[in-house]
Amino acid sequence: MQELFRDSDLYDIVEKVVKGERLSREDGIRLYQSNDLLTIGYMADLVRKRKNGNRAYFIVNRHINHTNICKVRCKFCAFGRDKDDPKAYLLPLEVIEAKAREVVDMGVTEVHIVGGCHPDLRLEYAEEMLRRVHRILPGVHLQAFTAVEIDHFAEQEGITVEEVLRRLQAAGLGSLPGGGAEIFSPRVREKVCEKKISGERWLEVHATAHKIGMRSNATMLYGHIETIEERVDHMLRLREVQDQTGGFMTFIPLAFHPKHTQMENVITTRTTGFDDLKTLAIGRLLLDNFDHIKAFWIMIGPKVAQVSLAFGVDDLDGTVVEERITHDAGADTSQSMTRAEIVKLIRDAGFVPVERDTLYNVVREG
Ligand code: V47
Repeated sequence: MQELFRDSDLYDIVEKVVKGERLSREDGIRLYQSNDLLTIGYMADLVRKRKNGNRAYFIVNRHINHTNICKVRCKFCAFGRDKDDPKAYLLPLEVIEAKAREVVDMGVTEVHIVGGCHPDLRLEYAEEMLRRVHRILPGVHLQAFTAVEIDHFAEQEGITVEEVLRRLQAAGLGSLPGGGAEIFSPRVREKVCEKKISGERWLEVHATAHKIGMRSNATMLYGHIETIEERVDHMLRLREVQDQTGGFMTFIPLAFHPKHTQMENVITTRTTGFDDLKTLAIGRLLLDNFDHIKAFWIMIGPKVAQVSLAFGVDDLDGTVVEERITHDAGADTSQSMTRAEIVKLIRDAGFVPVERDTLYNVVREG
């Protein structure tokens, strides 16, 4: 089969992938420079099939964004607000409970909770929120708070990240979502999120979670001012930490949406389908020690997400129910998909749909 690619400029990389060899930084950059999407896709599909066979995962979940008040105010984010902004909100715990109750009969196995770095919200509110959601949905996995929020709680309480994580774990936290990673490059962070924790700190928070037995996800925000070298370096830093801890479950590239952000006059267009597929496939190829690559359909649309199943992706995330971060930045996808819709996307692409829980245990197959 690989002989079909003998004339491709990427043939030496095809050979490496077929042999199961780890790809280098140079290989990653060459993949990004190439427009030979089908060869890249062939390789990513080969790795995907080795790791996950014909299975494509999804989850029945709901997202809750408890507050948009945020002192970090990243330029790429249309969701975060100052406290005195008329659109600023902090959901009372009773409203969060009501959102949990809404999905009691939906069969959700995960609640995903992220918000902003609220300047005077205490760790106790977060603990109480987890306890209350857990009380309403006892068997459901709580994936909550990005590394940025965890670091914020540590700073506010004057305690270590490990202490914050242990307290939240005791209150019901199951795992950390992958948000807040953006692009690790200090050059980019200086320009788009100068008040955010560094990439190194983000990685340290995740490594600490892994040390105490908590799994986590990793993201990369692409399609703004980052270079392809910076994307590759971001993925390789994740690969290095994963070699040390093994705690990451999945890699999720997040496509930048510029509308209503402070960058909308600089970046006027969304990522293209070509770039989305290439980025997902290159993620699959470089991150050889990650079990899963997730396409967050909310950001790239269900159709590209479906096609990405043939480009290295093995997970389409979930039913979501309600999503603010991407929709505040102009997303035109729906905020929710039914289980049946996700199953159809997967079946029509020739894969076996597997409903998973957060930790990729099988809930229902076929
Ligand atoms: O941290 C913010 C990104 C993230 C924009 O772990 C933007 O399974 C695009 O991390 N355009 C939050 N992206 C979402 C997130 C996530 C989503 C789904 C699944 C998981 C998981 C994690 O969204 C933020 C930031 O990186 N973001 N603004 C924007 N304008």
